[in-house]
Amino acid sequence: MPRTRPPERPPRPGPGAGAAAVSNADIAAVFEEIANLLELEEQNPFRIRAYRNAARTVLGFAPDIAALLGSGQALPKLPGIGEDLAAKIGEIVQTGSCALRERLRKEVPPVLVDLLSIPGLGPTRVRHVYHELGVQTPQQLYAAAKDGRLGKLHGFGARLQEKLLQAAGARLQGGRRFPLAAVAPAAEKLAEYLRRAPGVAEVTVAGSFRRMRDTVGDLDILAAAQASEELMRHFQAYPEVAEVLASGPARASVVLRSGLQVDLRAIEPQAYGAALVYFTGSKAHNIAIRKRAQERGFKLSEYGVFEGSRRIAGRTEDSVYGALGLAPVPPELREDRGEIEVAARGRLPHLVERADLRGDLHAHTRASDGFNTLEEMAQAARAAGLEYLAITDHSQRLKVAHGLDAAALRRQGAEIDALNRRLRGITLLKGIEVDILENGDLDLPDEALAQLDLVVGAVHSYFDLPRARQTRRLLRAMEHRRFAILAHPTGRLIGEREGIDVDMPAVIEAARARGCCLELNAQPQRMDLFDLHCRAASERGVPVCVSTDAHRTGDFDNLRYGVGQARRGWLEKKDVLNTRPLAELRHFLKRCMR
Ligand code: DGT
Ligand code: CA
Ligand code: CA
Repeated sequence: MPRTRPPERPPRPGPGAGAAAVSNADIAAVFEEIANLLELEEQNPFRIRAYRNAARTVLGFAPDIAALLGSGQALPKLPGIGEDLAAKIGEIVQTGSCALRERLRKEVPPVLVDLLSIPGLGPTRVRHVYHELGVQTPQQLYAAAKDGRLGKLHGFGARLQEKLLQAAGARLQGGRRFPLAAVAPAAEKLAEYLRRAPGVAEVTVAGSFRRMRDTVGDLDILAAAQASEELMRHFQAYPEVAEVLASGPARASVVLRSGLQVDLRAIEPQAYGAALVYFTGSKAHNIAIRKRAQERGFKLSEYGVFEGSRRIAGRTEDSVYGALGLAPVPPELREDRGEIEVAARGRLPHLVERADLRGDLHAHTRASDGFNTLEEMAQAARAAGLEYLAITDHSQRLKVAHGLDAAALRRQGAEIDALNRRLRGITLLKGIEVDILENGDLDLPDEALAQLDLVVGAVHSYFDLPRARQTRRLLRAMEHRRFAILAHPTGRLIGEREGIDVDMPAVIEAARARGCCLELNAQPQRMDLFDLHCRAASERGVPVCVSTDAHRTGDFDNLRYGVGQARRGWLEKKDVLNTRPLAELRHFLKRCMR
């Protein structure tokens, strides 16, 4: 991914709330937001650039800054971070925010900040459409794109107009969906905050969040507690709350500053399990189990399983499933895709877990577009509990990402050998994320690929080929004798780009015939392979690897979301390549890279 991509819309830590857990990414997000707000205000470009550079520096800095400052150490001298910015870092670590950001948030019209979140609109363009066309909302943007006014603006043009028409249309239609990983830290902080309210025994974030869907529309939070105004007041006082939509003693809905809606319900403890089942969903799963209840003469609702007027289950989820003659169904499977039948037969799959992963087979370093060194990435992978890490920087064709040519790859190989002699507890594998060219050729000569432990192939161009050509292109790439893993098979970017049009069953069949592996890329905006394709792959005996595509040390955290999606695809430990011990993995790679 190019270095210039702005970081994902990050969770915004609020003053006081969980301030202890401010990560480097949180600090960078504050700086990035300040830069955007300054740019909307047309402030001095040097000042804006200073904040953008600072955001990047902080992201690329391996040690955890909050921990460092917390232990009484001083922040080391970092490039581009002078006294003023260092003081702001201290302020953010202490309070979760900084006075400058809060002031700017008040100064800049919120509508412009909202426009900024439409893919394709940066601060400069937001200012442009605002000043020249009076555009303030996604509707107005859509209208201006539709009737051609947008394309006539200086620096816009027909292609951008088309892209913005789509982006604004998508926003208007489905509302906005948030990548799971982008909301998870904020959701967990809020749940933690609610657990501290008086009278609350238990808090669960249910809904699509709990089912680990790749994106969530809103958060559905349940608290085991008696209905009370006090609890709802505590909820509304959460510093990230931007707007209260509705409020009563048993439930309230708010919108957070990030734009995410959150519903909170207070549930009496005797019905907590039944409410968990109901609000975890999915709707399709709920309908199917309600039908099953009816067939047995019971009534199932969010309050429990009832025989006549007698509640026979409801306190726990297991009791609800048990009353219906079902083994407890893991949330990730609750989509009415056959899970009820297997739960009835007691044959639910033993889903893969994060702790089963022994390695990561896709990661970048500074050599291409990553932010950290080989050694920093290796240490971080080990700290994440991994035993091996494949270094797969980009290949030469990807100029924006400073791709490696054969000579650079050889030099990196020597560095990896030296590190492997020195490092304990982690083994680096030599790899490449090689570009799949338009015709299916790989972007490096065979001799270069032959030096490597594994070759990860990926599409980064020609996303628009017609299905038959796109499919032929992938199959040809996979035929290459050194090819091992197909990275992010569809290439979609959530909220930004549809995936390529490709015959996925044919790709899976080719992977089976060829003995290679498909990647489930756990980058928050990718989450690619999709759950149903994971399942199809495992049914054909094609291994899937859950990889982070890490560009910085913190990215190994994303493995848990990748595992979530793998579980949604019914994958067990045996189906996931990187659960294998290193020796077995090497054996697999040897066989496939003939
Ligand atoms: P989202 O928010 O779009 O990512 O998806 P969910 O699954 O979180 O859906 P949401 O927030 O609309 O509702 C939360 C859960 O409540 C949903 O998973 C199942 C349950 N639910 C909502 N509406 C209905 C309904 O009409 N019938 C039934 N049986 N359950 C429903
Ligand atoms: Ca929801
Ligand atoms: Ca909801």
